[in-house]
Order: sequence, then structure tokens, then C-alpha cells
Amino acid sequence: MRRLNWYSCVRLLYRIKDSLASITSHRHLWKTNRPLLVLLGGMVLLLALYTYLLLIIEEKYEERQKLMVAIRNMADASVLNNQRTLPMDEHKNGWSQTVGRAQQGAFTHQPTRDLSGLRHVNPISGRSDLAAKRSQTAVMEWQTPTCKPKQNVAFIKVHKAGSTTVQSVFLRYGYSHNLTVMLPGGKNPASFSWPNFPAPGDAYPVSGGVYNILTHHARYHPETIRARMPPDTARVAIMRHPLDHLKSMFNFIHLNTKYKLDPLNPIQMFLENVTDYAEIDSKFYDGRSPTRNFQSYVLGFDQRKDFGDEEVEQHFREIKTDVPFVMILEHLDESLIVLKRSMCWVMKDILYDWTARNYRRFYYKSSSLSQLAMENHRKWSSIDYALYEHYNRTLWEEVEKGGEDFASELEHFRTMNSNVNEHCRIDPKGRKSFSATRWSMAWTVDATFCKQLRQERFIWDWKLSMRQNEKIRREKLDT
Ligand SMILES: *[C@@H]1O[C@H](CO)[C@@H](O)[C@H](O)[C@H]1NC(C)=O
Ligand SMILES: *[C@@H]1O[C@H](CO)[C@@H](O)[C@H](O)[C@H]1NC(C)=O
Ligand SMILES: CC(=O)N[C@H]1CO[C@H](CO)[C@@H](O)[C@@H]1O
Repeated sequence: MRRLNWYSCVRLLYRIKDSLASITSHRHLWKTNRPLLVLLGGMVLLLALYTYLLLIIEEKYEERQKLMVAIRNMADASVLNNQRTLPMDEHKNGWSQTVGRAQQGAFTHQPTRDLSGLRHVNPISGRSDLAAKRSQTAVMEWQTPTCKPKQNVAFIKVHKAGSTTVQSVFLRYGYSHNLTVMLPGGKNPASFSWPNFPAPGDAYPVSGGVYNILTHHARYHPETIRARMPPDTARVAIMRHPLDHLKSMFNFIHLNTKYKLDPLNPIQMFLENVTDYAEIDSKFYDGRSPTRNFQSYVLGFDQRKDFGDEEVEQHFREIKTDVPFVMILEHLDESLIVLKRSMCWVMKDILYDWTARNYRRFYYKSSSLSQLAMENHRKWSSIDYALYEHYNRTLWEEVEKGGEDFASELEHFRTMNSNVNEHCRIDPKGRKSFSATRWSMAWTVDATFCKQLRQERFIWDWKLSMRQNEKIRREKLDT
């Protein structure tokens, strides 16, 4: 028994040793585990390749980033050179800092106080040589405006009229100035009881019960604005050309298939036979027409009426005084300058994200229409046309009143908006300083600003509601 045991133990050991040897012999390993080994080796190779590529891409990315920043600085410098050759004396009316002082070098730049009180910026410090040179040579005429910024505003957000872009301007303004924004607290997180008028209880309660800014979808309802907002609240809306609005609406809710229209030119077919579609059209969209006087409907009109109706005329007269100014999407930059001037805001308040929100391409966007179709549309949406033409006229009256001064501010705004958008696209985590000019105080774009420039509505809603809730909670604790 003992011998046998001893013997079998030794044999077992030898066997283990043998099989270990054969397992570890490469040939055996290769023969028995070929597929597995190929797979493993392949994976290791792929991983190595992937890491290597990542490293290269990362490096290239940084290099490209540097290149882009350098190109941008060069572009800035050339823009600046061009600006310096302009006859600036023409634009001096009433602004105290003169060209002469800056050129003599007697003008040392003081840190400029940002109106929002958030930042004190010295454009010279911490910047490249180029920027420093620029702020010494640029003409500095900025003076803090004597008017007081208006902070109470009701923005009537008209669907499919570029209003999301403008809404984000108001949301950013409200958030960065610690204002109270009216947030939907009802069923729909993006609107107040749409498509009806705002109703009691559809807004998030806030401390004090008074809101500074309304910018979510709501049908224009003066009573609600009076009840929930301060008496000096400015009212503003946005509109676009009724025909483009119709096309956008058509595409948005797929009316061409729903109304079974000629796929080649659905808008023309619809408009040429518009009376045939009147019935389905009036029932289709929650019992409302998506095509007839839609923008006027948002502004509180009865969309089934025509311009010329007594009630419509009365409403028209009222709205012309209550809402003296409406932005026009086709002239958005002009509209924003008029807004800035009437609200006494600063230029950085009205900068907007260039990547158009909700921009959609569709094949019939630019299809031409027959004379009949266009005439029918004018009759079909007569209130929209009357309102649009009125507000486009008042906008351009303002622009003309501003004269040379307005044109120069507009150009400055376009340049700054383009520079900020480019900067935020190329180097969103970086900083870019703007020195003071006649139209804008010195300020710095930073990562926060870039993020806020393109922040989506629901993120703003979330941030604002956190802040506004906290205020209520703190007040409850204090009492
Ligand atoms: C907003 O509130 C914050 C925190 O209370 C404060 O630091 C900031 O200065 C305020 N900003 C403005 C513009 O009042
Ligand atoms: C608005 O009015 C201006 C001035 O009359 C005109 O030049 C412009 O074409 C109008 N805009 C649109 C989109 O009709
Ligand atoms: C459905 C319908 O009535 N279509 C008509 C629309 O108008 C064009 C031209 O006016 C007619 O050819 C269609 O038959």
C-alpha cells in the first residue's frame, strides 16, 4: 500500500511535469489554442493601434487648435488695422473720450466695471503682446451709459420664427443678472397653457410672486402680464415673413403628407385651393389652424378673422401701443440693436449663438410660388401680413432714426458676435479679451460665457428653478 502510494505519487508528479512541459511548449500551445491566441493577439494589436492613434489625434488636435488661434489673432489684427484707418472723428458726437487722448498715450486704461457687476476686467493684463498693443492703439471712447437698464421684459415667443435663438438671449440675461424668470409649472414644461391663454397655476411659484422675465411660449395676454409682472414690463415679440412662416410650419408638422398634397410643390397646391382645405385646416391642429394667421394667434388675435374686421382693428390698435416693437427675424441683428438701445443693455447681453436653433432644411423651402398662391396667402393670413408689415416698418424707422450712429453700432455688433462665436467654437475653454470701444466696455469671454451662449433651454430652466426654489426655501427657513 505504502509502496504503491509512493510510486503512484511519483508517477503523478511526472505526469504533471510532462503535461506542464507540453502545455508550455510553444508548438503545443499554438496547435491546441490557435483560434484563441489569434483573437487575443489581434486584440492586443488593435488596442495598441488605437492608443497610438489617440495619441496622434490628440497631438494633432492641439496643434490645430494652436493654428486656429494664431489665424484668428492674425485676422483680429487685420480687422483692427482696417478700423484704425476709418475716419473716427465723424462718430464723436457727445461721447467724451476722444481719439486724440488715446493717440497721445495720455489715456491709461482703467479697469472697466462690468454692468452686471460680475467681473472687473483689465483688458491689458494677462494677454498676448498683440492684445496689449491693440488696447493701447484702439480708440477708446466707452462711457458707462447714463440710462438705467430695464430688467422686466415679456417676450412673446412666436413658434417657427427664430424665437429660440432670442429666447436664449433673455434666459442668459435673466440668469446672469439674478432675475426671476417665469417658468412653466403646468403640464407642458416649455409653455404656459399653450395653445390657450396662460391660466392661473401654470407658472412655478416664486418668492414675492412677481416675475422679471417671461420668455417661454405663451399667448400674448396683457392681463397675465399685468398680474404676474411689474408695471414697467417691456413687451416685445418676434415675427418672420408670413410665407416663410407657412413653409416652416408645413415642414414642422408635415402638413404636405397630412393634407395629401402634391409632393412637388405642396405649398402652391395648398394655397391655390386654400378654400378646399379650410375645413381640414381648422380642425387639424388642436382645433386651430396651423396655417392661418398663426403668428397673430400667438399675439392674441382670433385667427379665423380677417384684417378689416372691427374687433381685429381694435386689437391691432391696442397691440401697436402695448407692444411698440417687434423683432423681425429677417433683420435679427438690427432688431437686437434696437432692443439693446431701448432696454439700455450692453452689447454682450445681446450676443447670440450662430448655430441657428431648430434650423431645418427641406426641399420646398425655396420653391417658387404662383401669383395666385401668393395672393391667396395674403387673403388667408391677412392679419399676419398687416402685423408683419407694420412691425417691419417701425423697425426700419428706428434704424433710420439711428442714422450713421446705428449703422456703426450694428457693424461693431456683427464683428463682435462673429468673433465671440468663432472663439467659442475653436477654443471654448479659453479666454478672449475685448478692449473698450465706443460701443462696448472692455470685457472677457470665458468658458462660462461660451457655455451659456449655446446652453439649451431645459438646462437654463433647471438652473433657474434650482435658484428660485432655493430662494423660497431660505425664506421659509427664515420665517
Ligand atoms: C448675483 O448673485 C450672486 C450670488 O448672490 C452675486 O455674487 C452676484 O454679484 C449677483 N449678480 C448681480 C448682477 O447682481
Ligand atoms: C422691411 O422693410 C425694409 C424697409 O422698408 C425693407 O427694405 C425690407 O425688405 C423689409 N423686409 C422684409 C423681410 O420684407
Ligand atoms: C385638390 C384640388 O382641388 N386641386 C386643384 C388645385 O388647383 C389646381 C390649379 O388651380 C388644380 O389643377 C387642382 O386640381
